[in-house]
Amino acid sequence: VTMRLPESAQRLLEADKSPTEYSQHNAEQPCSRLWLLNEIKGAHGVLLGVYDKVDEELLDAAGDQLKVISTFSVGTDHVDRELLKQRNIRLGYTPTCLTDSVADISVMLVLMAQRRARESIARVTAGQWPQMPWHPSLMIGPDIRGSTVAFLGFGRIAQATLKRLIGFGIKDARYLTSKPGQPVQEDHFGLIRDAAVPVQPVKDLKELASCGDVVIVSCALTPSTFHIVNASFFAEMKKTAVLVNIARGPVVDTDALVDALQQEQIFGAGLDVIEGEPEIAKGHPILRQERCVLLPHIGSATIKTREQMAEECVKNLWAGLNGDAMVNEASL
Ligand code: 8YV
Repeated sequence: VTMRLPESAQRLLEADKSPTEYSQHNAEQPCSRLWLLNEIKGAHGVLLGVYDKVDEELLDAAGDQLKVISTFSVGTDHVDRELLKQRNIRLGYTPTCLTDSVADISVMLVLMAQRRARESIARVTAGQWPQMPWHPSLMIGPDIRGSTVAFLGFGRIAQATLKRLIGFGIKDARYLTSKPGQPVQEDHFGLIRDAAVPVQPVKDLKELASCGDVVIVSCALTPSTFHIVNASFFAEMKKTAVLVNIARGPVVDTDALVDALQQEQIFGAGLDVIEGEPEIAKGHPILRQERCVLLPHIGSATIKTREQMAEECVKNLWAGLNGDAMVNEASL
């Protein structure tokens, strides 16, 4: 277990401990690769998070007895799923309980990027009131009402974000999935069926980039989505548009985003995730962009959500070890 869990899940882990033995990384520091490579030796199951890469090296270190990986996440890009399939190892994950919390952060980032929160906060906290001498266009930003919201990826989190944004008076929503132009199969909240606003698929990336006043990156990171938001994407975006990424850093080419912000190709950005995290390059120009709100991957970080995720992870782990049905098992 590569992390200290919230109390309720920790109790679950300890209550069910016997006759299972486990080792748990408890330090304040992130769990090192070396610790994991050592501790996984001989383990039947492992509970880990998005910064713990599950690759051949790790599985080899574990040994043939390994039966289950339980990840503290909806995303599984840190896990080599093909390898798990080959080795008959089950994968538990937490796809549903964090939806609302991440959708909340998406909305927060949209509004912060549009309303220039970073610039405003920086000025006020530096003792510089930005609106003196006052005039009507000081610190203005684009409106959320009447906007077209474009989603790159349209799963649960994107749909929960749309549900919230409808309350802000948006005009319509467009989306692109791995099946361009086709309606999504899963209408998680009945939003598409009983649409309060039109919700339509687009035919390609170019159309998605150019139609959005708000573009929200909400897709999984896969080889085909790596740097899919790049210089050509930004060239298609509206000058008044904002880009929000609540998915995975490498979906967006950070250097291209810096250029787009500096050349005012887009209005602003809000990122909960960034390429290279958790070791983001100190001194990278993205850190200095006043129009880019940066958060340290806190989308799911609410008290209840993290408790639920942790409990689900422990349940998935036990189910995997006992050959029972998991709360949520990823198909491999
Ligand atoms: C992580 C996330 O769970 O669920 C995901 O895929 O990215 C986050 O919610 C969190 O960073 C802890 O691993």
